[in-house]
Amino acid sequence: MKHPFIVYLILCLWCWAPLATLRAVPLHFLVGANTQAEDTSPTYLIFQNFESTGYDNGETWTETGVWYPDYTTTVLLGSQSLMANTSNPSNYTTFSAQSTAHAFCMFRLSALPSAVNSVFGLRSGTTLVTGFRVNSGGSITLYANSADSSASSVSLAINTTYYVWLTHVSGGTCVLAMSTTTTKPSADGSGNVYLTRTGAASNVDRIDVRKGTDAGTFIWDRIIVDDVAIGNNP
Ligand SMILES: [Ca+2]
Ligand SMILES: [Ca+2]
Repeated sequence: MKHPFIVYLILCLWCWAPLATLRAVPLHFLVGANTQAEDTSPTYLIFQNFESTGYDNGETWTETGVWYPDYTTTVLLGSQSLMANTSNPSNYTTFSAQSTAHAFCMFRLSALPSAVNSVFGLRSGTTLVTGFRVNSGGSITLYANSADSSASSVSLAINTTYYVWLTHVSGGTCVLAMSTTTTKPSADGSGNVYLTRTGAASNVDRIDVRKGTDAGTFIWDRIIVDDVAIGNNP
């Protein structure tokens, strides 16, 4: 071979292109939802799938009240989810402070609350800064800058798995999107929720899940926090 290095280089480039394309596809879509291995990504601020005993990916979550991070009765993704069914439990983990933070979770409940529940929120310490809230009757609000948006026209249904995208921007446009599919909606309607509200001038450093005092089972899975936008099929 006259130029073995050039041949080697061409082979490397030829192999790398399809591998790079493959890397961009979420692993659970390659092997099928509910059976995926953990696609741990070093770029996420938080990536929690509740798959091993307790919490996975080496994350520390701080529980107040009764929590079940190894729940297997109704699993939203993989083999375990996080469940709460008692009065007023809360649970959080922390990350480095961000002026813009993008969060995602899967969420399901067995009974609608009788009062507002902050079920998934980005916080500064203990203070809720930007959050996904479920109201009496199942309508949704985006909590931001110390108040709720107007309520969604679409209401949560019980025993239905939802995909929730929540973005906090300090002093900018915060977004809450919710769907029964893994496609992030960009407008209200057709069963989807899309709400915006100007955010507080605040960083966030904590992701928090909680349940109010009503009876019912709340389930979460695949909780992600990132410093870049989270799109479809997270
Ligand atoms: Ca899981
Ligand atoms: Ca677990």
